[in-house]
Amino acid sequence: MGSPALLPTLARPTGTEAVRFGQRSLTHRELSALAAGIAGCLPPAKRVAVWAQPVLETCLAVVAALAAGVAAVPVNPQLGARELRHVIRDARPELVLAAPGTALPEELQTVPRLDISLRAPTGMIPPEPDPESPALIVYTSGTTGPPKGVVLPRRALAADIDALAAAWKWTDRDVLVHALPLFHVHGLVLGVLGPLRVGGAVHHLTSFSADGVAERLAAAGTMLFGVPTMYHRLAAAAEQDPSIAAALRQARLLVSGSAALAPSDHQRIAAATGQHVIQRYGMTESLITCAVRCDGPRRPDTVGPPLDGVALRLVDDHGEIIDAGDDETIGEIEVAGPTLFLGYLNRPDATAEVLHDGWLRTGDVATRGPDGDLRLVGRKATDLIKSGGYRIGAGEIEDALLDHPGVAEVAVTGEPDPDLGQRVVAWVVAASSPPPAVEELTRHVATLLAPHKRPRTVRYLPALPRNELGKVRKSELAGFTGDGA
Ligand code: MCA
Ligand code: AMP
Repeated sequence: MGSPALLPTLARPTGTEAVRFGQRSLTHRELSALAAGIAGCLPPAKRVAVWAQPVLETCLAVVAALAAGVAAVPVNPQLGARELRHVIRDARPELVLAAPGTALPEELQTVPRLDISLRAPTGMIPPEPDPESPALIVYTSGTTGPPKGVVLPRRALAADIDALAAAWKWTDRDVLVHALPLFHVHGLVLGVLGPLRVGGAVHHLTSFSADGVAERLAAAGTMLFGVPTMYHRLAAAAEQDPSIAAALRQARLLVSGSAALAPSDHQRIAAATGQHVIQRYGMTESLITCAVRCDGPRRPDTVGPPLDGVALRLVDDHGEIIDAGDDETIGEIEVAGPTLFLGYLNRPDATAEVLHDGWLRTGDVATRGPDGDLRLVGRKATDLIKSGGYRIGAGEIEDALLDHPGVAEVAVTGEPDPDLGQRVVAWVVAASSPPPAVEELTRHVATLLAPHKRPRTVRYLPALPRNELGKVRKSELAGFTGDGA
């Protein structure tokens, strides 16, 4: 049974290190006093935006908002103008919290700003807010339209971290190393709030590099969290450099998530280091729901059994529950339990599409073995792309490209990529001759959306394959090569 407080270390802080970014760090005691001081300065607000750069101040801002019982909206500082405008208009934050001296873009100029300083006055932690109250609103893509704000209650964060701690024997002696962005669940909830709830420490690398990971693991780390792209790069580095292999070898746990880890990368890391990376599975809306347990078999092809407290079932295309457990019958994963979100902000329609009778339709397709372990097979919607662990909606990129005068028609797909898992590919019917330069189109997308949504490849076609209703047959596109880069 976990603590009723989301971050119990705030009320009973110790003098041990809590958070480290490069050379700068805070102990639990310093973090608690500073967060309490900032929480005391926050005006009564429903939501605050946090300019989520990979810096110590971002952690402090989120912890202060949580201490005050105000929902934090972590904002990717690299968002393009259109996406940022959407997030601000949708979430309507009353304040934006940012590190001192950070220049904020025009879209945020109308939102009052509070600088989060490590020299802030200290204070006392306010009483614990209602566990059902929103803690975070995390924006994530759907197949069409702009990203939706996933409203996560305090109860879900606490339940998920506790279940992961049980699965991985995660304790206050662990030092978690990672380089994940702080505006998604993986980096923020697991990567920062996890160590703070459990009572250990997080060492954040600010940006990912294999050398940086190895240096931190060798210095202090016991666990590493990363996306498969990071493990793909670590596999190559460990094969080349014995010191990187040695650093990975001595970690207690290497955990991969957010997308499928290629079995070949699992094997390469195992061969170079003797360590078997374990996988866990989840989504923003449900948090993490399955994980290979640290004392279970560390196989490459499974995301493990459901976490304690998570109800999980597979359903067929008619919504009938599959109870085969034969490792062969595939079905869509549905999950229920305390880790679920409250709904999409301002989108009861979209919430109703995925939530029914307390169950979340994940859109992920899997089999389940007799041992209860899940094996992911794919996604129902091909219009959701996972690239570098980022969830990207094809529709959003298509809308952005259609706004370019040189584009008459477009379809966006995800193609297999050994490094990124999937690569964003745009199939374009040009409106002009010659067609716009590929760099021009990628730049255009990056001014409107986040940089990872830029197409990596653009292929020009005279026409898109369509069915009799005019819908693009995306499955046929894979067979074309098109012109372009
Ligand atoms: C990228 N670049 C481009 C293009 N795309 N340049 C031109 N045209 C393009 N189309 C540039 C980049 O800006 C970068 O430039 C350089 O190319 C290399 O980019 P990339 O290959 O993407 O590598 P990277 O920048 O090193 O990033 C890889 C990464 C990153 C570190 C693995 O993708 C990442 O942090 N992923 C984590 C995603 C994540 O946390 N997802 C969690 C959500 P330059 O070097 O100049 O910048 S999922 C979740 O939360 C759930 C609950 C779950 O299950 O976990
Ligand atoms: P997001 O909402 O960005 O958190 O993305 C959630 C999606 O990431 C899930 O619906 C899955 O498709 C995918 N995902 C997360 N973890 C894994 C994993 N271990 N293996 C395969 N796919 C994963």
